[in-house]
Amino acid sequence: MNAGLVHRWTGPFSCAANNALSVHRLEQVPFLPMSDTIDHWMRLAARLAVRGHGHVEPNPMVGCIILDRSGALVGMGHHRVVGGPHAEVEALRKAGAKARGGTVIVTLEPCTNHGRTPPCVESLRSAGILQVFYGERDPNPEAAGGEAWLCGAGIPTQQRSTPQTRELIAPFAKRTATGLPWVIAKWAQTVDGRIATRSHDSQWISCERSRAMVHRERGRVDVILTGIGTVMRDDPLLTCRSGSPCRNAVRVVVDPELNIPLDRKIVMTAKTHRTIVTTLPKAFSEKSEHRRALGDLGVGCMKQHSDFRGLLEALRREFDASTVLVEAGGGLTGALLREGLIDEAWVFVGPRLLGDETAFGPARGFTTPRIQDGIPMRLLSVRQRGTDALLHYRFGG
Ligand code: AOF
Ligand code: ZN
Repeated sequence: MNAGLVHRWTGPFSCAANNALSVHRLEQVPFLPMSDTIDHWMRLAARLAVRGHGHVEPNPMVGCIILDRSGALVGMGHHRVVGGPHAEVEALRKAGAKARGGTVIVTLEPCTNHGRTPPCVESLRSAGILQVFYGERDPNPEAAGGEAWLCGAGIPTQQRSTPQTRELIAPFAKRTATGLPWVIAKWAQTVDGRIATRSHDSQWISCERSRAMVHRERGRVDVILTGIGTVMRDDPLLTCRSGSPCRNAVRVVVDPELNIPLDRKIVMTAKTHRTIVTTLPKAFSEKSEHRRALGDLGVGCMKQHSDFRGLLEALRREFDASTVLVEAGGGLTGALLREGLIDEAWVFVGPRLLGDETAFGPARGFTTPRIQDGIPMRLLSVRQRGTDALLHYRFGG
């Protein structure tokens, strides 16, 4: 575990404490890891953080590593559940007395405030930590300022942002800045980019392993958003049927004319899985009887907002939604994309080719004469799942 560690200065710590660092103080600093060594531990901390996905929201996912005086790994931890101990505290618990004189590598700037838990900066100081490397600044103004606090306490602290830590903080940073939930679009497509045949057949493009992953993910989000077209054609349940859900997702159907029939699976299971239909004000008042019948089956109705941003704001407000998973056809996905509301896409590519230009694509409603007019996306990862390729993309940022 010690390989690659050398006692070498990696450039000045950014904080004032460094300027004031006396020779005596420098001798106390356990070791000065090489820059790629910090990145290595930061990558591990980021991998730990992801274990909190679905459990910690609306908090950020955070992972933490503690190295002892000689640079050996003595503690690992991640933020496990909202309201529970922060990553640093988990890692300190694992490290015990070995943390004294050690180094912390954590994906987020340690917090300074008493929230649901005490400030991590104080826990780090009392444990005798001598230096801290953190990935991203805390976008939450109430908890921010950890670097200045630690430096003020004589603990050299340096930011080491990496692509992984930037990805980790993106949903929390967006929620903090805009109040909007993080939106993930998921679709399964053929190799030639079709999500259904011309006669709307789509079962199944992706393999069983991919579908099991989608089921698990449904249990980690707050809202699953779909359109009336998908409900009419596929009659999906949109429930988590693999693994145990850690969140109770609300199923939301965009149905402007309030046409949803009472015999759809999503309607018939509304008493056990919360379900909401959003509809135009006109249909909302004119179809009050249908609304009542839906209500008797447990389906709530919400007046449709003038734009999808309004809908997302309402989902945040009404259901405290941090994460929304869009499982819809090209119409709804296209409309959300036009408003710039989708943050992330998971594209499952199944090993089939239709070769039919009238088959349906994942998003429509755009006029894009040139490739450069297409919406730019950033490829985050490519993985194989069973017989499929899973492509993970980010929009914007
Ligand atoms: C850290 N380490 O592992 C996390 C941090 O309500 P609380 O007490 O859990 O505080 C939540 C805030 O703390 C959250 O909004 C974010 O600013 C920060 N999260 N900070 O030092 C962690 N999860
Ligand atoms: Zn904290």
